[in-house]
Amino acid sequence: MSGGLYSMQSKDFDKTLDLNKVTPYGDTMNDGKVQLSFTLPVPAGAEATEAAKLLLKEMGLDNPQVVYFKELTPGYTFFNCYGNCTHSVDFSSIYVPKVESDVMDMHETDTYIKENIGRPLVVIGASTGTDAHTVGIDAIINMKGYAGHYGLERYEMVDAYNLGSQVLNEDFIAKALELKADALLVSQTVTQKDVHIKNLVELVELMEAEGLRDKVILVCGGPRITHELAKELGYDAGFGMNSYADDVASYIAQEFVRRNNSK
Ligand code: B12
Repeated sequence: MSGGLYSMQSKDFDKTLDLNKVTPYGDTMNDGKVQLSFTLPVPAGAEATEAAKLLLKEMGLDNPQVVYFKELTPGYTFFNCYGNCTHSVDFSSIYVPKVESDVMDMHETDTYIKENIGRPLVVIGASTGTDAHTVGIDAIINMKGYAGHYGLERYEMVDAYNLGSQVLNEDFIAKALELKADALLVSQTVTQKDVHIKNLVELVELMEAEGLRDKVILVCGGPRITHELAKELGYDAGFGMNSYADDVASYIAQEFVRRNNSK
């Protein structure tokens, strides 16, 4: 939903909304109500509850309340809490770089590829490096798709190959050369110790060494990937949470046409 539409709807609903000073909404506009949960490494009891409330105050929450606590194991207490956030953000000044393309559904993308490219696009995906998470790349590629969005294997005009997880960058590149890939999709879920950064950068460096980088559309995705980060690392586009095959297929098809038109 665009910021403009959002602000119009909310302002019609409540005239006290100020997009320069947005704070959480609970029961009424601007009440700042938030819920959060955490664990403290202290024994359950009155002192633990007081410690949780003091911490909430330190976090900038007025009227701190512990609404539930439970001992997890001796010496550790879990809390559910409420409070009123005393901070706000200027929503109107926010700019987030995003992938620029018109999102089409599977049928529209197939038609677009038929009319503008005239042959199926070859797309290869993998969860690379040591990353064993497959659900994200499967959501994008598998025939059945994800959350009501068909995956790339179902597209008539996409030849999709899913190499699975823990694919070495060298093997990924070898497959790209063998299949003459038009686009490569890299999935990265684990970000501990910035392993995703090292792995994503290594792929770009190896592709450059092979003279392959400029010949394919290179896309990465994952729950902690942003388009901005992807661009910084030398990728053409990055997709984060709540992205679907529709988003990436539309982008690849339109980017392919853009590149070929500018040749
Ligand atoms: C399932 C799971 C596992 C399963 C994976 C099974 C499998 N076959 O995939 C198993 C049990 C094997 C596992 C292992 C580990 N896991 Co795990 N796992 C998860 C879990 C619970 C769900 C991930 C998932 O499937 N999400 C659902 C999919 C659909 O969402 P998604 O990946 O975000 O994908 C969407 C988008 O991001 C995007 N997308 C993703 N990839 C791509 C690619 C492209 C090209 C595009 C366009 C889009 C795109 O599209 C998708 C659809 O919208 C998460 C916690 C969580 N709730 O998220 C932890 C989590 C990811 N795991 C974590 C960890 C630490 C591990 C382990 C290291 C644990 C360990 N110490 O052994 C190991 C990793 C081992 C390894 N070598 O990688 C951490 C990662 C923390 C971090 N920031 O690095 C998490 C966040 C748990 C946590 N809170 O600590 N895990």
